[in-house]
Amino acid sequence: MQNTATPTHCPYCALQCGMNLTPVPDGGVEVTERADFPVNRGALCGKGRTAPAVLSSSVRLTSPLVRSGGTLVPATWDEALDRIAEGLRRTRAEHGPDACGVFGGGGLTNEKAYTLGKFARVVLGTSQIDYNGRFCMSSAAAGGIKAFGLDRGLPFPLEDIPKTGCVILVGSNLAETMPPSLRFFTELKENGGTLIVVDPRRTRTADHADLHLMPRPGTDLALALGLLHLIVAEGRVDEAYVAERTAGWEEARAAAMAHWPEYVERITGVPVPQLREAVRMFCEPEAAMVLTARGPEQQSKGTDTVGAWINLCLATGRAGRPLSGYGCLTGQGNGQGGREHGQKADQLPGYRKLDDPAARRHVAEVWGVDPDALPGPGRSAYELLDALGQDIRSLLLMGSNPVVSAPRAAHIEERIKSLDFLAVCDVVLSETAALADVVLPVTQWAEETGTTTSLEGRVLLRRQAISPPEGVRSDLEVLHALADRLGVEKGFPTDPEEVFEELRRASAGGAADYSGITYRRLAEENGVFWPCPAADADADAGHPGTPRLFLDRFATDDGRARFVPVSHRASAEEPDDEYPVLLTTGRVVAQYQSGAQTRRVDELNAAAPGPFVELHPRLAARLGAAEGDPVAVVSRRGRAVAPARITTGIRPDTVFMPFHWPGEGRANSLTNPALDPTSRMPEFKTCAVRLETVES
Ligand SMILES: Nc1nc2c(c(=O)[nH]1)N[C@H]1C(S)=C(S)[C@@H](COP(=O)(O)OP(=O)(O)OC[C@H]3O[C@@H](n4cnc5c(=O)[nH]c(N)nc54)[C@H](O)[C@@H]3O)O[C@H]1N2
Ligand SMILES: Nc1nc2c(c(=O)[nH]1)N[C@H]1C(S)=C(S)[C@@H](COP(=O)(O)OP(=O)(O)OC[C@H]3O[C@@H](n4cnc5c(=O)[nH]c(N)nc54)[C@H](O)[C@@H]3O)O[C@H]1N2
Ligand code: SF4
Ligand SMILES: [Mo]
Repeated sequence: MQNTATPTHCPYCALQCGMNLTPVPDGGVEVTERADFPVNRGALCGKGRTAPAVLSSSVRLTSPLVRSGGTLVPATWDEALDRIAEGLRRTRAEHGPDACGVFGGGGLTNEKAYTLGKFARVVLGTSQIDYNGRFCMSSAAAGGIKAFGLDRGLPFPLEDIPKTGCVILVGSNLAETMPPSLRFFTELKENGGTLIVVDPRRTRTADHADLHLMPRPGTDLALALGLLHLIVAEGRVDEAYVAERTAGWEEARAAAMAHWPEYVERITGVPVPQLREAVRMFCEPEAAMVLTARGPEQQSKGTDTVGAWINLCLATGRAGRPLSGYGCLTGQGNGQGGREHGQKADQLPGYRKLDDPAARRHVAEVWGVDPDALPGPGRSAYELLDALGQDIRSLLLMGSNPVVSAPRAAHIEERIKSLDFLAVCDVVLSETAALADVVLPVTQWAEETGTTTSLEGRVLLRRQAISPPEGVRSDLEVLHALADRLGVEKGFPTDPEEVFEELRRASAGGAADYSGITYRRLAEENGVFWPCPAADADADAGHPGTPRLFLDRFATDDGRARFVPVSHRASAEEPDDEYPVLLTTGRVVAQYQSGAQTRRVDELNAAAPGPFVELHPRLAARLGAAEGDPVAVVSRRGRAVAPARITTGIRPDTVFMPFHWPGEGRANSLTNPALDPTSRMPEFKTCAVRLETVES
């Protein structure tokens, strides 16, 4: 590879910070500043800065592994690929194609996600594919589609944030989860705008807020309804906008009017004066935004909750107008693109629906197959994992570590162990890979080229900067080799640009239209926002891409946004005498997700060595626990033990655990897989627990 710096993007979160990679003499690579990417302007968090450590052969897989006599032993690529093909073929012969499952990830590039979806439908003929994005932003996606007819996380670039008047940030701890993005919010304040943070914890993000609302976990829906009630009562509805650009206001208004501020205070614990202050701050400026992240979304009513926050924007004319709107802060590196190109159970590339005959015809033609041969929609992620060892007998997993990250993880771990056959492609031996029959070591980020789509809807080119180590192959090479072994010789190219060219055609005319985007444009333009249809043959220049959506019309049939009539409802599991405390879960700055990658980086482990239970001094005193004492957290699903971290920055009725670790401190041993009826999102953000002291 070249010795000069290669401009590329971080392997981790959806901010997709720009960075330069420069090869160093020992064969590794060094991260250097890339100031020309406008999102982070050179700034990186510790994870991005230390990402090259995970390229080192000392922490990663460099040989395929196959299970032999109960243990994983090194094998040749041919041996390992043959074993996988044989496992899948046998399952299909004995139990039918739907007994083969596929599980993907929102960290996979667009090319990989697209190819994985095609592999499932065309090679395996299975409907049983879904991915970890279901656990991530699926409620926001469902809410956005209902209201706007389209789901793109942010309908505007981040650079609009400093220019608006007020931002309500609901359940996002971006100071820890996307640190360089904090700049947009500090600039907002410097410009005279205000920031409202809604979080049951006083996070590093909440420290920057002009107003911090601390609702009881799981009550954001009631909170948003209470704010809408006050907006109506105080005469702050933008009637002209509502009449011109929306539909369904009367029902939504009636639902909100049933949520009196005092009633909402009782549900949420947020005092009425704070509700009034939030309404004043949100309504007074010319423009304002609501941004949600996992706090309100990872609930069994996440879709309705997002709908309620969107209603607030619609009632006040703060959507589809400059510097105003609702947005979701998508999480994973390709969390946006990963949900557009067909690894989701109900979906075909270009954000098309698998049950739409026209979509099936279009994609089948690109794929050179009969539309009737494409399977129908399959199960959602949790339901798929819960069916392992039952209807689903074999699983191919790429880009996720559900043993740590799935809700009710001990149960899911048992389901995974009960499979007839498990194949995992990963860069490291994750806790899930350790259970596999075959593990394939794959190339990552700096060693391969591909595209990702950031939380802004900006399609980006991640470039190869160094050669992969001996013994590893790319996910695309794996899918090509497996397709070949399963009798499909064509249609699974290993060159990412060739895959992207096909993805362009498959997405053409769909909601997420990439047909006007090329690798060359991505390299020259620092990314292109979708939709970007191919320009007419006689047009001079290509389509410029679409940084801002909905300014003229929403993506619904009549161009109007839809209010959703929603009402408060309880969480799937509320505290009772036996389990009197609420558990919520989330992240810390120095670890990423299941920790499979970041737990292999010394500097990050030094900063965040292990799990903890964050609790209020009053709760700690009642329990008799001091700082650092081991505390057992027990739910109806299981038990986890971790040291107490005592802080006044959390509600006294709530404990918080990060979910990055396996073993005794695994937060997901506790979480409740109650699913949202529309998005099928599990309730990661609230369940009932009791606390016990443990002999240390
Ligand atoms: N360091 C780090 N950064 C990451 C990741 C990581 O694992 N580590 N993962 C990436 C991914 S995939 C994602 S999805 C994003 C997630 O980014 P965030 O959504 O910012 O992360 P979380 O910590 O899951 O949740 C955010 C906040 O929600 C609050 N919360 C809990 N329950 C509730 C509730 O009921 N209501 C409200 N309003 N708030 C609540 C928590 O206290 C927490 O502070 O981060 C991305 N960036
Ligand atoms: N309790 C609780 N649980 C949660 C959440 C929460 O807030 N609370 N958040 C949920 C959310 S938002 C998310 S996104 C999920 C994430 O949870 P996971 O799906 O487990 O995410 P990762 O840990 O990122 O797993 C990615 C795996 O793929 C590997 N990998 C990385 N790049 C590649 C690649 O290019 N190819 C292949 N084949 N493998 C690769 C990594 O090494 C890692 O093992 O967790 C969910 N779980
Ligand atoms: S904020 Fe996200 S994209 Fe940026 S360096 Fe950190 S992990 Fe990477
Ligand atoms: Mo996520």
